Amino acid sequence: MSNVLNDFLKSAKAGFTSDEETTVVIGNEAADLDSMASAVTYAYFLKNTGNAKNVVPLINIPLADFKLRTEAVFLFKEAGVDAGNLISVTDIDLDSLYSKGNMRLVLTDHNKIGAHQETFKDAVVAILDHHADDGEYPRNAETDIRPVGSACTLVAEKYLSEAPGSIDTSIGTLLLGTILLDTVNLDPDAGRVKDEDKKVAAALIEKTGLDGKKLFDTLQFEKFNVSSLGSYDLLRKDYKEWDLNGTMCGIGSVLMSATDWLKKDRDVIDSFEKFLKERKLDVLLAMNAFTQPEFTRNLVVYVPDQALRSRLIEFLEGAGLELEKIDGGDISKKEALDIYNQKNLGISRKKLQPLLKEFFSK
Ligand SMILES: [Mn+2]
Repeated sequence: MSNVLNDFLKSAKAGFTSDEETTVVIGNEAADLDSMASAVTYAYFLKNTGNAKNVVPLINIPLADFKLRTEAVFLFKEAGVDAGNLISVTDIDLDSLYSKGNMRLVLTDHNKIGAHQETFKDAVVAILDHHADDGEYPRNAETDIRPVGSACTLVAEKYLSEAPGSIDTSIGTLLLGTILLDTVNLDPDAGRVKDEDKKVAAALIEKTGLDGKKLFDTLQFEKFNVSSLGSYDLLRKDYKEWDLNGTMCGIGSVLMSATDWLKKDRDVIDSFEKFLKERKLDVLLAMNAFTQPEFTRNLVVYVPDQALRSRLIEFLEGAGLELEKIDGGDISKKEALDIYNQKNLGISRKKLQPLLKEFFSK
């Protein structure tokens, strides 16, 4: 299927040279759907309206991490964009572009430049964003910073006023899907939606004939649908780690039941082992949270060091989590693994971390 965004992305990547002035459009370092969709659609807008000759939209994470954003995987596919065509910050020599004085930087979905791009700060020429204004950009930068529900709303406004004819199903799907997800389907009770979001969503629906409700429901489902991910990716999708008084502790948040996970992957321990070694952890936990049909929490504890494991298990079992042991079933090398049903649903990662910190400080 021919798709203007695929063609645009392919030629932007192939044609990039640091010897020519290039407008780089980049979303924030969390690289959520809004950041990625706004960067790609706004870059195409700039190219399409002749506002810039060379334009490259960048995804602010390595492309290998794109698959972890399952809602983005779905929406780009739905929009007919081949994920392989997306361009990551790691694909382009930004240092060279900057040092040759050829970088014009456009930020979408953030207005304070990311830590990894800090050195390019004075190259910022424009900003489209909906976060609180940090005011940390060159004074002559052109900014549109308004507290709407989604950065894609600001991009959609540009299209609707200056290039309404170029809103096809592909661009419409990316913009509308992102706005709906960010505003919880324009629901006033969610406290995110502004009049601007409603207005552009209605205009996008009218132009493209898309079914907003269906698009939102599917996106919402895909956001929590981790069935495509292997154990290693499940662990790193939503992961945090801490040095707790010399004990390195990592906790992955996993949106799937521990039982289903172990059923799906009999060699789950291999992934735990790899993850632990790569990050030089002593303790690896997974906090599983899922709705089936009631909201449920599981806790998975993986500690290869036997003495440390006994101490930690003793602490966790008495820490008010109301843990109930689950049998891991028939998986290989499970000695270092303990699995629990966590009946105290109020203890999230945010609450467990200080408890662990206190334990390890003793
Ligand atoms: Mn955003």
